Amino acid sequence: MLNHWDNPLGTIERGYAGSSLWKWYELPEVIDQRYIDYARANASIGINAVVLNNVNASARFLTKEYIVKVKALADVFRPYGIKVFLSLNFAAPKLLGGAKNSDPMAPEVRNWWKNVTKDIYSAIPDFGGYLVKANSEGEPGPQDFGRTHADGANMLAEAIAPYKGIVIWRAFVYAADPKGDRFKEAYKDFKPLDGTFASNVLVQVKNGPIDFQSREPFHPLFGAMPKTPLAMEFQLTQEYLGFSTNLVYEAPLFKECLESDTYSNGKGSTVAKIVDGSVDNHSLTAMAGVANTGSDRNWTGHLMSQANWYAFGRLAWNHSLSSEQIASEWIKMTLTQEPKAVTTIQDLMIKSREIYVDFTTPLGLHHVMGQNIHFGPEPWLEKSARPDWTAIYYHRADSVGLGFDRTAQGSNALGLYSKEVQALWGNPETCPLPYLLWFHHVSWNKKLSSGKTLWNEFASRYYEGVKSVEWMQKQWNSVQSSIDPQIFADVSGRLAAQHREALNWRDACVLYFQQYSKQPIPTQYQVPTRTLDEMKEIVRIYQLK
Ligand code: GCV
Repeated sequence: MLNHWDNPLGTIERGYAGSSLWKWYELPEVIDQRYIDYARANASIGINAVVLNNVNASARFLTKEYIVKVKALADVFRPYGIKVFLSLNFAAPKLLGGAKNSDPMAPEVRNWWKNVTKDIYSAIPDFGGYLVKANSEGEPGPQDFGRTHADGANMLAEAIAPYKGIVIWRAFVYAADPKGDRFKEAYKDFKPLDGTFASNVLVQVKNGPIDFQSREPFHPLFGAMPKTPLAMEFQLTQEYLGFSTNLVYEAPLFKECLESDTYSNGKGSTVAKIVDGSVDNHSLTAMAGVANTGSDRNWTGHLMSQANWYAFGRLAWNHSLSSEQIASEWIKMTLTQEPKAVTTIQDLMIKSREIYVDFTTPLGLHHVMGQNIHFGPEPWLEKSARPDWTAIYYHRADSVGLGFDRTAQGSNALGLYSKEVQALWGNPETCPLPYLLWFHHVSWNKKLSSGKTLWNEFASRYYEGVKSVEWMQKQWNSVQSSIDPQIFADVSGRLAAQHREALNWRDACVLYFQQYSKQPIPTQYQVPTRTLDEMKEIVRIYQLK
């Protein structure tokens, strides 16, 4: 399923490919040809469900005026095997229905939802169901009335069950606790509710515990709620992956998560097998991708990001496909069939995610991006509306070292995983380098398995990451004769922008963290010509309204 974070006025939250495809003011009378093209593209890769609106939801989609608009889209999508879903605003009974409040245990509220659900199904008999973001980032929810997430989900499940609809309840919740660890918040709320959700409820969990970072360990809820079907939520839109100027092929990221072993039911209980229901015998299963489509002529802004939409659909139905195979299928259908060019582009795509990690957040560093817009580096961010929206909360740099200690001596987030996973990540000597700073506070002089000290390895990654972008540019230039000239030029331009952004990340991060390591840039690299203050100014300007 695709989850669109599209708003009623045509903007898209975290959208980088133009505005929303849905023209709400023209619907239901005007049917844009792109609705049909969009449905065909989805159907071609097996995407059979679409949530039309943002999880930060406007209540207006539940009004009679909007239900006819949603119906018009459902009618377009039906021949392509696609069901339509809506994101709900949990406070709708009060906002629209004049109820005193939206307490899920109040009979008046329960009736309100039953009536709205009836209205929807009389217009759209095969309507899919509801997606809900509740008590998260300021959205209303059952906890506003002392109820649990299960109370909220089950109330909606009861309203929609007669029509065989489903409720998808998101687990993206995190209480603001300056002394706590955001990593653990969703687990704390949801794990105790396992076994209490109605049978037509899925709990949708983001791939990682924080928020779609360029690399995250798999979310500890996978494997921890055997009695509840868990849906996967991946993000196709590149909120933390350089928007639509960076070429980041996401299949390796998706597969890294899907193939992680939770050991919840013995070896081989991979995240993929939790999500496909085979480990815990669930027949209701789902995988959601936050859409990267918009009104741009090429759908996704960066043409190469189409591959992420494609890869998501392919992996949703067959997680054993390789990233290489998916890339090659997509390249041949989209760019060229010339064999040398296909392998060159495939190689570039396969390496692109690791390159992005290297010049932004190497070795397991996370959440050091620009505030609010989530673009560019801002590792110096110390104050925000919440402590867990800053960068220092996550990187914990000091004169000793770098990284978030999540072992038993620290927040013990590691304790949420099975003992096999704890053994994999729990020892700083053996923890794989990509996850090191996710779980350990490592001293600057510590010698890593690469043979370099933490500081030297860390700084080198930024420099090598930038060089790798130059390599990507070179590789792309080498396929020019096999690519449509307009596409070639567009991707070349975006790679040049990516290079400029990679230099910003490099200079900002090495200069900022050098204040703590107090060590020189490794001698083989040139010291940045810009100062830390200059980098701070560049990032500040990005964020001016
Ligand atoms: C839709 C992140 C994003 C928000 C998004 C939220 C979510 O925090 O920055 O824009 O809101 O995730 O997934 O609900």
